[in-house]
Amino acid sequence: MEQTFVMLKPGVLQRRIAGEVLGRFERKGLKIIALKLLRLDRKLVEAHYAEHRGRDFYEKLVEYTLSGPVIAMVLEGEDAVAVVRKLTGPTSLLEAPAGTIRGDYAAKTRLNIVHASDSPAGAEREIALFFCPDEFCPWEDGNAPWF
Ligand code: 3AN
Repeated sequence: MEQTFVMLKPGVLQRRIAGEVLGRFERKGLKIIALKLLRLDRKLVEAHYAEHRGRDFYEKLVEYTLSGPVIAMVLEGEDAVAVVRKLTGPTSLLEAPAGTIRGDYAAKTRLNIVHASDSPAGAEREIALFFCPDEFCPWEDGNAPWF
């Protein structure tokens, strides 16, 4: 089963919508196998957003990500990377349709509420950046074949 990394950015806790956003992933049937609330340090944020260093929005993006606690998680499911990106919606404010997390909750592209890995290789890199192996808690669905 594929795994992906998701981070609910500081605005999610500040707006008290963590349950709603997390609920979108759960309702779809994705399985939470690692989850934590944490305050990031600059080194981790810079490593996470390394590909954007030098872009005009980079410094503000880093500052925003450092502005409060985030919720980091690993979700598992069939084609989890692509499925989660469908649920989050596209990066750009103008392109994220209603019904997606960004379409429904984000009013600015830079503050677009949620990070989700964009490829299986990216997921592997980001999971290793945020989680140790002993922070995973795999579990069985029992008699729930619909997932
Ligand atoms: P995504 O988060 O959809 O994978 P990336 O990796 O291109 O998109 O961008 C990382 C983050 O940088 C976005 N979530 C958003 O907060 C911010 N960002 C990306 N592009 C822009 C932009 N043109 N203007 C402002 N912020 C941006």
